[in-house]
Formats: sequence, structure tokens, C-alpha cells
Amino acid sequence: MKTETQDLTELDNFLADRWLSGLWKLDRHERTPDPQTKVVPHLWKWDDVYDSLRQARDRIGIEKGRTERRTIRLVNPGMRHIEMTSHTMLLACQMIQPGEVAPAHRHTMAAIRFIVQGQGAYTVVNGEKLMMAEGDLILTPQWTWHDHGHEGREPMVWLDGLDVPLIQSLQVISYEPYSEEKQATHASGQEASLFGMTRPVRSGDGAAPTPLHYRWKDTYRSLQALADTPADPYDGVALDYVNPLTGGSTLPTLACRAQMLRPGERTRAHRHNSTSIYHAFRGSGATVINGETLEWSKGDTFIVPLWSWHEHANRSAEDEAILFSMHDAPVLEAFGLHRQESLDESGMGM
Ligand code: 1HN
Repeated sequence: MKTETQDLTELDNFLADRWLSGLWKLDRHERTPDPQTKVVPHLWKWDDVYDSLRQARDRIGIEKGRTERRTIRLVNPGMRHIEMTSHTMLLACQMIQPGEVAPAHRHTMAAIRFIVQGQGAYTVVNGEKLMMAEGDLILTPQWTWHDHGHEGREPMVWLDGLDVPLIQSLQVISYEPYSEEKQATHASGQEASLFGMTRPVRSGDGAAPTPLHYRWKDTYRSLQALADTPADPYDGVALDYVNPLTGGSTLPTLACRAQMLRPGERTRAHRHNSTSIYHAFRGSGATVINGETLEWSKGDTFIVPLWSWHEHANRSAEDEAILFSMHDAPVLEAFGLHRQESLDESGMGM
């Protein structure tokens, strides 16, 4: 007599031979009430990232057709197999030297750049030359041509945030180099910088303005204005970088946010099934993620995996702390999947 297991193994093999599979083999881990992720909480220290960039600078020149970007990825320990920051997002850090040109290309991945150090570099997005300043956010929506250059004197560093692993999983990666190293810029130059949310009237040019450039001086002024009002219990004084044309998220797949933790401020714990990557732009503090405390200071980057309880605290009683962050929430929202939960008590303790 055959045991039930033998019977099943025979059936499983029978099915496998025919490219079929019984649902009874499904991993039980996929049937838990709580979403599961392989992404783990992690913090990357600024000194490590910056030192790595300097070492790369000393060894790697930027060259068309070879190394087109001097960019270092922040790899989540749970995402070692794909060398990504989360299952949906990649955060990288890029350094460009005075006089260098990072050649123009376009791809189906959307990108954001958050400028962390230096001045005098620029990005050209579809012919618009956007000068970078610390704290600025510059968008490169999917399939837009982009190249970077540097007219300043000091090395310039920014964060690159992209939806690479999401686009990889959809298997729709396309990449195209531009015919020239650099794009020609619009004759009127720096459209977004010059005209803000307006555009010059030109016959035959009906394209809506693409909002590409969020300046730090504007963001900071808004944060300061908000600082005197009641803060969000979970995020403090926080601003979403919206697409002003639609009121929707920064990009279809990525949302960016700037938040201020006022001196001594501490937020309440909540969790959501979107993943967040934070960069400490100013100040220092701590974030407790499922009971694990990550201490951060200026320049550090950390990740809060989906569905983990988290709360932030500014460690200083005198200085504000400012976090820039990137989230994959728009993807979940688009499919009606976004979920969040909060605790009634005022935190998990730190
Ligand atoms: C990319 O095109 C840039 O254009 C930076 O500066 C980082 C990471 C992965 C894929 C493409 C850039 C990138 C990237």
C-alpha cells in the first residue's frame, strides 16, 4: 500500500513533468495575515558612503560607453541577490567632478535626485538645464533624456532614487543612449528654473510644463511655515512633493517627502505596507523600527521595511532635524493595496 505522501509525491512529479503544479504545495508563509518582506531595517553611515565615493573618484573616470555614472548603490542586506535597496526601489549616491560630463541617456526607470553636497553641477532633462543646489529635488520621469555636468569647483554629490527593481520585476526595462554626449539645451534655457509653473506661449508648443525642479529654498520656507502648526502625529511637520499638475505623487511609482522634527520632537508609531527610505539632511535623531533603534545623523540613510512599526525622534533639544524620504506608496495606492495602522499609545519607547 502506498502512503498518502508517496501518492502525493507521485502526483507532484506527474504534474511537474507537464509544467503543472498543485496549489497544495504553496508556501504557508504566503498565507499570513501580515505582509512579509525580505527587506530588513538598515542604516548606511554618511562617512562610509562618502569615503566609498571618494575611492571610486580616485579610480574611475566618467566615460561615454564605459562608466557613464560614478554611482554607488545602497544594498539592503535582505536584497543582496539583486543588490537593491528594497524590493521596489534603489537608492544610490553619485559623485561628479568639476568638468566631467555624465553622458545623456534615457530609460524606462523613473529617477529622482536629491542634492546633498556642492554647487555648480546641473542635470539636463529633455533639454532643460536645471542647476543643482543642496536640498533641491530634481525629477527625471521615465523615458526622459538626462545628462549631468559640473561647472563648479568642488566634487558634487547627490542621491539617485529609482524604481529599478519594480521595473525589473515587470520586465519592461528599456535603455537608450543619446546620439551625443550632451543634449542641446533649450534656446531660452532653464525653463523650469526661469518660469516656475508657467511656460512661455509658443505656437505649436502645447506641451504642459513638466514640473521637474523643487528648490530647497521653497521647501524649507514651507517647512518653516508649517512648523508653527500642529504636526502630523506620525510624521511630524511633513510635506509631500506633489506633481502640481495633478496633485498626485511626485512620480507615478515614487513619492518624495520632506519632514522636520522640531527640537525634542518625537512622533508616534505607525506602520504601512509601503517601504520608506530616509536620508538625514539636517540634524540627528533616532528611529525605532520594530523595537530596533537606528541612530542617525546628518548624511546617513536608512530604510524602514514595509509593515514595520516605526517612530522618529529628534535627539537635539536645540536644533531641528530634517529628513528627506522616498516611498513606493504610489504603486500600492494605484492598485488599492495601500494599508496603514497606528498604535493608540504614544509610542514603543526608545
Ligand atoms: C541612472 O541612469 C543614473 O542617470 C543614476 O544619473 C543611477 C541607477 C540605476 C540605473 C540607472 C543617472 C542609476 C541610473
